[in-house]
Amino acid sequence: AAASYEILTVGAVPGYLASRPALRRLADPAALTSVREVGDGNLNLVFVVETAGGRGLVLKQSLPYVRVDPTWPITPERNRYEAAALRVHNAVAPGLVPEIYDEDPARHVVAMEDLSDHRVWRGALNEGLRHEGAAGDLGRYVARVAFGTSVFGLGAKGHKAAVAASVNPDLCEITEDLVFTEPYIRHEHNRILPANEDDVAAYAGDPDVRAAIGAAKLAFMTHAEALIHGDLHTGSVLVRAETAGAPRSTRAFDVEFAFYGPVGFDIGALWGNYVLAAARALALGDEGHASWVLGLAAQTWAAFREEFAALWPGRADPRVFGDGVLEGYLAKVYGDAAAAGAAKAARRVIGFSRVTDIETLPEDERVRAIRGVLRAARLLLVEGAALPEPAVLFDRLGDLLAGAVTPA
Ligand code: SR1
Ligand code: MG
Repeated sequence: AAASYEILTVGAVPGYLASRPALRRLADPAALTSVREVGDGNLNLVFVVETAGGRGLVLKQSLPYVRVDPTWPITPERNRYEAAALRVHNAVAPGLVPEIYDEDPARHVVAMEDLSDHRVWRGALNEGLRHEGAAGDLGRYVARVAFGTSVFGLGAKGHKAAVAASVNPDLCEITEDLVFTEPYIRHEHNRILPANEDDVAAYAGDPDVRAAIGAAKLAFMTHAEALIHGDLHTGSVLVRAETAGAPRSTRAFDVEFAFYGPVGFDIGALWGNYVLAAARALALGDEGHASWVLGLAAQTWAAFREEFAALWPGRADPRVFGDGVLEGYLAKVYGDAAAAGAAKAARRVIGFSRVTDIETLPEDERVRAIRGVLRAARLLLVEGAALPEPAVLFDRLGDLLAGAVTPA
C-alpha cells in the first residue's frame, strides 16, 4: 500500500522538527546530536532524537501498512487513538506512560518523551533480569485507567461520551482476528512445528477451550468498561531499575490498540506474557527465574486490587454501586484476565506475530516451551476463574509448565 503522506526518514527528521512549533522548543533542530530509527514492533516507525543538553524526544509515525508485511494495509489513523489515549492515561495514571508532546494528524506522527534510559521489559526478562516493582506498577496503571475512565470514575454521561470518542474498529479487528480467531482455525498466518502439531490440535480442538475463547472474544467485543491499553504485553512496557541517580520507573507504551474494552484484557495480557517468559526460562533450565516470573502475576493482581479499592470511595453514584458491587466486579475482571491471559499466550505460539521469548530458543527447547504454554493456556481458560487466588493459580501453572518444558 502506498502512503498519501510523507514517510519520515532519519535525514528528514531535522526539517520535520523545524516545521513543528511544539517540538522546536524541545529539540532544537540545530542542536541535534543523534537521530536513530529504533522501531522493532510490527507496525510503526520510531525515531529517537537526542540534542546537546536537552531531554530529546521520540517521534512515532504510523505507516499505512503493517511494517513487517507491507502488503497488509492498516489505517494510519491509529496514532490518533494513540495520542488521545496517551493524554487520558497521563491524566489518570501520571508517571506510568510516556508524556505526550505533539500530535500531527496530517503526517500521522506523535511526539513523546524519550525514555532511552529504560529498556523493553521483554528483552530484560529474556536475559533473566529482575526488575522488582514493575509488575506492581503495571497493576496500579491498569487500576488507575480502569477506575478513572470507567462509569465509576466518569459517571454515566462522561463514560458514554468517552466510549463514543474512542471506538477503534480497525485495531480491534486485528485483535479479534489474531488473538481470538486465527489460532483456533486453519489459517495461513499459523506456523506450527511438526513436533507441536498434536499439542496445537489438542488445545485448539478442545471443546472447553473453544467455548471459553468464544466467550472471551465476546467480552472483548462488547464489554466497554474502560479505555484499556489493548496490547499490554511485556514488549509494550519499558523498565528502568533504581540507581543511585534515579528511582525505579515503569512505563506502558504503544497504546494504539486502546479502546473501551474489558479491564481484564490488560491484566491478562501481562499474565499471558509472564507465562511465555516462564516457559522460556524453564526451557533454558532456569527454574529460579521461571518461579520469579510466575510470582509477578500475583504482584500485578494485588497492586491492581489495592489501587482499585483505594479509588473506589470516590466512585460516581455510590447509591447503586455500593460496596457489594466491588467484589463482584473484581471477580469479573479476574475471570476475564485468566481467559485473556490464555488467549494472549496461545496466539504467540500458534499464529501471526511471535515473541523472542520463544522464537530465539533452539528447536527442541522451543517445541517443549510451546507445549507448556498451550497446556498452561488451557488451564487458565478452563479453570482459571475458579482458582481466584493468583498465587494458587500460578503455582498450578508452574507445575504444569515444568512438567511439559523441563527435559525428562
Ligand atoms: C499486525 S499487528 C500484529 C500484532 O502486533 C501488535 O503488537 C499486536 O499485538 C498485534 O496483534
Ligand atoms: Mg505494539
